[in-house]
Amino acid sequence: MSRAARFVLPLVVVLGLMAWIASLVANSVTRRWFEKDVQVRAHGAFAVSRQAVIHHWRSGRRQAVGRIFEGMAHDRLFLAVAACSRDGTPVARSPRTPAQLTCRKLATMAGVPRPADEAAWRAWTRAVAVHEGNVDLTILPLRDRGQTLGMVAFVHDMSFAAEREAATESFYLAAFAILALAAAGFTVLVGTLSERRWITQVRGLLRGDPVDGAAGFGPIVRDFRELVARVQAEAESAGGAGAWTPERLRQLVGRHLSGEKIIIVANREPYIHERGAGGEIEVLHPASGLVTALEPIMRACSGVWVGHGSGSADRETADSQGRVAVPPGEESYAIRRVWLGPDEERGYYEGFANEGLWPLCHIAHTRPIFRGEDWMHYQRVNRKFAAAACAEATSDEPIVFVQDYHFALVPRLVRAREPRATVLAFWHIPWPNSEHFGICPLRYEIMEGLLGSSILGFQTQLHCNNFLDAVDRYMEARIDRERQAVVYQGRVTLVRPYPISVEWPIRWVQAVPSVDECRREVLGELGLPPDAILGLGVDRLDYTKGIEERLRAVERLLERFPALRGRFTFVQIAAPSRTPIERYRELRRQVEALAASINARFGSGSWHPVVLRCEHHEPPRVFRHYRAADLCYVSSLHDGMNLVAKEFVAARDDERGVLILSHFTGAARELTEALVVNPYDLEQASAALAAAIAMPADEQAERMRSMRAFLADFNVYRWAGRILVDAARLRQRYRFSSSALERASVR
Ligand code: GDG
Repeated sequence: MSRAARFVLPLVVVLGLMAWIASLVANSVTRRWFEKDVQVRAHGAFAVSRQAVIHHWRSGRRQAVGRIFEGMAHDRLFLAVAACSRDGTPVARSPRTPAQLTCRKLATMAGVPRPADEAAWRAWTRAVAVHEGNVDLTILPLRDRGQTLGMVAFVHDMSFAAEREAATESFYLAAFAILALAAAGFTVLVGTLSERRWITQVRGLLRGDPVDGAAGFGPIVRDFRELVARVQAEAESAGGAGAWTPERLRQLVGRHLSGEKIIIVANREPYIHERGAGGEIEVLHPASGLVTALEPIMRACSGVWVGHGSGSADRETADSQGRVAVPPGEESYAIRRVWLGPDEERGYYEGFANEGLWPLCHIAHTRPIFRGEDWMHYQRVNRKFAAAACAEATSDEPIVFVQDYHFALVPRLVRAREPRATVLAFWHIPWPNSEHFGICPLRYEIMEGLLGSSILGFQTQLHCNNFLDAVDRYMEARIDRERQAVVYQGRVTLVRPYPISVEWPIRWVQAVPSVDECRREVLGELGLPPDAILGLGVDRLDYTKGIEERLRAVERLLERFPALRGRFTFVQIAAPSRTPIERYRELRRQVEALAASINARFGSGSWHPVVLRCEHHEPPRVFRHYRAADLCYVSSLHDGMNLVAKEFVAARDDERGVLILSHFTGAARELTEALVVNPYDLEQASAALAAAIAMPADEQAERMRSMRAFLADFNVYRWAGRILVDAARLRQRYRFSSSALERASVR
């Protein structure tokens, strides 16, 4: 045996053995991660659809529950979803549910109580995970209003984990084989080269020059890079574990959307230039949930934000095309301002959008008003924005992301101008049930406009269902329940829930002082002692937010618990919104009168139980209040999501503070550790306020920790990532089908 072989063989054997052991260890660790991952996914899917499932379950609509499960089972990680009632009868199951998975078997696996054992059912609150070969199960109790209706089981096909384990194994073996060969080759070479002009040869090697007829390190490095890239791509397309960050989102756009810039169309612009009283120009951050969510996405991905130029100094700060680079001082994307005349603003924004569609979509007891003239302006402004968005396109396959009810017609208008565009639309507010939506005289045009998009997103599954029901009822279109899509005039629009969220961590939290300092400052400003109890509400001054119900709950609290008088103060930050509309001016008068009457009734000396601040606050001030408060009450009468609730949780890195949350927000489906109340029920709401005040610190911490973990995972980067991955898949499908068609037509 040659000298080289005597050295190389043992080295390869030892390193091979090490590779095998390392891959075993790595596989067992990653298997545990995957198991955890699918459980988190099951919890997420369950949280999003829970309310809709309970609703259908209680009204005996098993098929509707089955349809929801069918939708969930499209997720690659769920083989099937099934539900059983407490007495062991099946309620619904998605198509691929294994036949042998009977309710009795599920109950045995989960070790759940017997049907009649009420106390034991009540005590069952945690999910049970079961592992059976390549199939895992997550079995969750389905609870509603303190009662357990039954259980929902997610069946996970873990064969993907086995595939990835096999990939990891080959990765390790390949890496160690390369290492073994490299080490052996290197040693042998050193021996040889030491007798020659080795420095020259090493340089050549690194360049990839052949040595003695063999290739250098160049090809090995190239192979290694390719291997790493392949493993990374596999992880990404499978949804990928790990935190969603701006960087990850940026990489996703680069990799899956060829770095195409994103064109957002939204009424409100993220930075408003206003001329102050002293003549100086100020930059304002508007009070808008849409801006809160989307601005971090633009900072991460860059692109253009097409929005209404509404500030008094907006024109002079923009170029001739209305463009301005933002954020000020760290410019990473552009705003393209669209200018509107007073009539357009009145008809499109105040009229059709905010006196028509806004009350139409919210159950808040304000009548929608639809005027013919407003509709004319709405169409005209939608055309203006669609044209501005298309003017920003730099390829014939732009990605246009249309926001909210202001622009229901834009998707179709963009599609007409740019047939190959990927048009995404997101409806930030609720979509009402089809009977209610039917009162809109322009219902057909609104839905037809939205069906110009490739993907139409809503905050919850319930809103998707309502939209599909409305299409079913009022349009000549086919609903593809299996794909959750509408096929209209030969084009497909996917209709999916994407619950929106906040950035994580929120930049404003890092920009404000410690919790103690914020508390000292805010209490100081209010003239309150350090042991005062502080409640907080933060909203745009809007009738959907339930501000009157909130103040009435405070009033009821002080009636029921006199000991809190003089100790509890409720601060309501209410940013003026849509002030030209009479209903909003009336609301302000009503809220001010109510606050004054509560203060007159219970106030004494310098203590006022309600401090009402009807003015715009810049975000750092809003966040100081979040950090200073003992509790935050979000009492919306109807709300797509509500980001104030999420911001409050994100602001509390001290894990203190209690969130009281209206049942009628999208957020209540996700932040289940909040005290969830019906804001109309003043007994319940005031009891929740009292419970929040009395809640021990460790319970506060436990609830906060759990909600914070959820938000860290389900942040706005994940929201955008999910939509963009779906968009990338559609683009790829479109490309494949159109190139196949081209080939067919050439033949
Ligand atoms: C729509 C949907 C959905 C409040 N006061 C001030 C201020 N705010 C900020 C809050 C928060 C935002 O405004 C409000 O967000 P919401 O989510 O509660 O509400 P909408 O504006 O109605 O948003 C809603 C959202 O879209 C996203 O999809 O959640 O359901 O209705 O960020 O902090 N901000 C500033 N000054 C204030 O005085 N700067």
